[in-house]
Amino acid sequence: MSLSRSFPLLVVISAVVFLACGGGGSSESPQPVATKPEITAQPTPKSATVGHEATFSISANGTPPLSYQWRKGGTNIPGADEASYTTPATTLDDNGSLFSVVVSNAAGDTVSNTAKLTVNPVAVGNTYYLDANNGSDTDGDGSEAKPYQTVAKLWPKLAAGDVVVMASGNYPKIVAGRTWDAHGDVGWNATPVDVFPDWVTFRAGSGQEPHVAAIDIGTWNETPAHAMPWTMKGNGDAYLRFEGLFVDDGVSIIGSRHVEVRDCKIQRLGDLVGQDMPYQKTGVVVTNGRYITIEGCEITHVALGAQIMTTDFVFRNNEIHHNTHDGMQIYGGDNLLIEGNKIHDLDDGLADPLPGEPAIPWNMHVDGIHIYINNYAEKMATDLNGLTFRGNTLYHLEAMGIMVNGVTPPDTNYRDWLFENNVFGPTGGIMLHLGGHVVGFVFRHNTIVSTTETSWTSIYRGNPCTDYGVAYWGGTNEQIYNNLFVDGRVKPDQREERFAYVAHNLYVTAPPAGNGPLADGEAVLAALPYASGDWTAQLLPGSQAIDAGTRLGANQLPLPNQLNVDINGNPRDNRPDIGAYEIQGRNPPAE
Ligand SMILES: [Ca+2]
Ligand SMILES: [Ca+2]
Repeated sequence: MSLSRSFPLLVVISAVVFLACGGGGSSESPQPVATKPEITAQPTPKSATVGHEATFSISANGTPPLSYQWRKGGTNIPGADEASYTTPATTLDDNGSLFSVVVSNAAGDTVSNTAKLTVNPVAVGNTYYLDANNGSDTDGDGSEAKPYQTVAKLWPKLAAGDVVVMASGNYPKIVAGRTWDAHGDVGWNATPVDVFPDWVTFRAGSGQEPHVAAIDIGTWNETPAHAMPWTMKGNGDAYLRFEGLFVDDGVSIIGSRHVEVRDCKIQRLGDLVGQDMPYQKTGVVVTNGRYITIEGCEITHVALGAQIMTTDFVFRNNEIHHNTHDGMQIYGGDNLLIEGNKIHDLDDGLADPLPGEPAIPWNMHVDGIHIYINNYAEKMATDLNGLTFRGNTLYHLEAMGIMVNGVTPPDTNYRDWLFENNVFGPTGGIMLHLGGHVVGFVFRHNTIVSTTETSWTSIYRGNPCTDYGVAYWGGTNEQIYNNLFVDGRVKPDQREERFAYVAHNLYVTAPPAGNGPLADGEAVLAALPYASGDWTAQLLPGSQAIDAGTRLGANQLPLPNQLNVDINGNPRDNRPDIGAYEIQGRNPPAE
């Protein structure tokens, strides 16, 4: 039966083929027959040293257009949709991973062979010793018994894998990643160079506190300054790691790939108030690089904590405090993870002038995080995509908690900003001032803390801390859910047009009239869900916030996956608690 039914179909196909080949006897053009992709060059195995990336590529024929989707272990890799794919910096966990690609067109899919990634451990190098006080560049040999005195003496001997152990003492500025320019300068306009092919680590000896005058890595590449194209994403590999150092006068990482600064204390020299220049003193500058990590550092006695405009950047578990300007300024980049940081007690000591009062030039609007959207005038960034701001704590700030400015017409170069598991304490300004158009802004599981504090004392003066607002000017595909809010102003007028998805937020005070009805799962709290006056705001057992969140929010729009841990990294259960914390040990049924 099946044969008799399929037979006429074969006849039809034969007729089409005949016409296509013979060309005569009919005035109708044959339908082009799409051919499935054929892979003409399969992906080949690759190997990389830990921390290096690897690139897989293929060639394929077939009726265009062809589309590509790379897979790792059979799982699609988001955004890996070209004929070649470059991994992030590899870790040993990636060793043995299998990569393949699905090539598709209108006729169907073709899956490539798998190619294995081998990740080799970092070369084991030599360990050298430096002692600024008791070492000797003439009599020493770099051993523990006979340390050198200076980095300069040791530098020509260093190779990939080496570790430099530094004793207490004062060391000159470490400069790397550039050669002398035509003017005999080693400034940022000098020629960039690779530094090491793999990691070289400078670290404090056990119980030691070596002071390094400053750390300056890399260069802008070409005169005039700022000429390095934003698309370049770093112009030299540094492979430099600094651990446990006291950096007296700031860290600059410009145009470099692979730099890590861990567990360092970072300051700037000199007074930080009273004139224009000091407020530009920045603890950490990272500009147009890639694979840069700043982790576990304390950044204090600076004006600006960190100025960031780079790609594939991690800023994790740092503390920025008691400074005279913004905690962080972010100008652009792709794939930025700002996680687990504490940013607090920032004030320049000068209130903003009231209308009619003269402005003092160095009076800053001191914010926790200031994000400059849309090509800040003197900078070269053109986008800010993939910003994850997670598990941070911000409090005691002169002005805004998070300030985003650059209100522009819709611009698709600012995408996928995810704010989750953060705790916002009292500030003197608006807690979140979102004055830019972002495509895909998700704000979930944040706790904005209602506090009994009415002021906080900076190193200069008392500051008010009475503002908990969220101000918003509109974007595309915003999701705001599972948050604990204080101030109903989170929902400005016409909120239904401004937020694509709003649900399961709890409010301390009711939204003002005109903001429309509460959305699904939203409520005004009957009682504070945390202890009044304790602004860390960990939930009290039995509070209204427990099990009141939704997991369905993550499915509303094509944005992120469900958040499965709380601010402490503890798992969320079937019914997530609202805010940054999850009470453990419960087993509620799913929604
Ligand atoms: Ca000020
Ligand atoms: Ca729960």
